[in-house]
Amino acid sequence: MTSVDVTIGLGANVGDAQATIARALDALARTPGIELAVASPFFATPPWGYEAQDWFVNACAAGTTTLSPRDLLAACKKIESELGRTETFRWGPRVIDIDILTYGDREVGEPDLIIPHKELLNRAFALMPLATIRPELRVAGERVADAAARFSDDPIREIAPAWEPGG
Ligand code: PH2
Ligand code: MG
Ligand code: MG
Repeated sequence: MTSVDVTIGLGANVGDAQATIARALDALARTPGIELAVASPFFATPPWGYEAQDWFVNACAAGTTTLSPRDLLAACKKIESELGRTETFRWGPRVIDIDILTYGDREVGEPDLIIPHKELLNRAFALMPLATIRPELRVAGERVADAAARFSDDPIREIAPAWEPGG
């Protein structure tokens, strides 16, 4: 089976966000067909899109998968629901959000699954963590490190060291 490089973004701002993201990373790492290689530090990030809510904690992970994009999405959704995610509203508060950012060079454009993540190049909360682990990755032709550098004035700050596999 071919294994494909993937990057995944995680965010949370309800409950113990940092602990929930760590549990989500544990669950991803335990999922058959997903191999996590590295995760970014945890970042505190101002809420984007709907401002009257708590700051988020965001992190990213990179690894490989033998799952199809669709099956990887299903695995992410399953972990979200196991960790207690319930529907809120667009850009609203959430216990955990697990998004596929990139899947090799594949482009997917389906109503419920767009890869690379549609807004990745415009979201400091995803780019800054991603740039710590995959600075040379190109998204729509642009290096992640270059894209992240456009947000150097953003008030995002690192708050905790990276999750580690088995740690
Ligand atoms: N996720 C959103 C909307 N806004 N803001 C931050 N800081 N971090 C997020 O992960 C986030 C957001 C929708 O998925
Ligand atoms: Mg999201
Ligand atoms: Mg999502």
